Amino acid sequence: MKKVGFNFLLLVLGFGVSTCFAQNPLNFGSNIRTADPSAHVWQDGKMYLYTSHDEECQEDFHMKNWHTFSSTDLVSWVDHGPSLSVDDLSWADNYAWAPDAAYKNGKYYLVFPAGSGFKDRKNPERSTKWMGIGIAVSDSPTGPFKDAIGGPLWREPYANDPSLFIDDDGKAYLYFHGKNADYYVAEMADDLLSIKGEFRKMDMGGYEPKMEGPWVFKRNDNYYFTMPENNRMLAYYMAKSPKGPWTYKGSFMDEESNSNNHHSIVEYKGQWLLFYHRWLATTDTGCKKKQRHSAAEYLYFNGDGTIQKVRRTDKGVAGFSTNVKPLSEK
Ligand code: FUB
Repeated sequence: MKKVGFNFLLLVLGFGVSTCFAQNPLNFGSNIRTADPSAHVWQDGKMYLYTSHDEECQEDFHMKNWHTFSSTDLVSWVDHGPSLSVDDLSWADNYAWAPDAAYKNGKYYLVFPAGSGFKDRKNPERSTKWMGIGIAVSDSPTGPFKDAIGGPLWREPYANDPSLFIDDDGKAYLYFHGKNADYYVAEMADDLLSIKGEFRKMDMGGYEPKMEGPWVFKRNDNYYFTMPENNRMLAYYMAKSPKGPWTYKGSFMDEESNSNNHHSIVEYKGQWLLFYHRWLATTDTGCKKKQRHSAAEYLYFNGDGTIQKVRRTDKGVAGFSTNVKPLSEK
């Protein structure tokens, strides 16, 4: 009896310890399934995550809305609800895929891919799927966002996974993956509602793995173009200009169980962070397959600016507010 009681105590303690220290996946306070987290820190000093939203046990990425979450300690998150839905769009009814956000001219912008039609995986010639990039605007970082141009930026060619980067000089760049799954860049107009001139395929320095999820950031005088290489492992390039030419630097997070990944990188209170999604068993539902959940890890640089390899952990950024002091206290 005593032994049973002791084992029970150990179990309870173990559970307590693991819930105190495990912060991956991020706890959004419900069983919402999120993917493609795009992280930004705005003037109010909070961390905001703009994510796509998987339906429970989703099939083939039919997705309907985008959510915004905020936090100051990266442990407790507020779900601000759907900040935009394909139901709010006149030009798309599906594929609410990876969003990004920007702040400019006193307004918050949500840039997002959306589309219509169906992908026929068995008979691709019968596919009618189409996707384009939209822009929505709000006075608040949490939305609701309103479609700002009433249509996609363009209809042809196909464009997906937009990412906005605003440089120190205020110029804004839109990155996306498009025709032939190549990466493109366009400079945005000052109001972020159209592109200036043409978009162009980027010079990737001779090595061009394909697919989704570009994320650009700047650290010191280096620009980083990061992406899930062939949709799987996270890899990066560096350059001295936001349009490249880019030099490939290799992987900074390995692939996990042959599944897609999508990420963002941001500095918060002097600490660099990687947000990404994981495919995990979801034992709290009847869904028998792995589903996507947003997660976070600390990210570190070497002296020459290259990125250190990041491991997926259960602990994630637990203890962020005690481990990481605001810059003003350093
Ligand atoms: O979430 C839908 C799609 O899956 C994203 O747009 C891709 O980057 C991949 O994560």
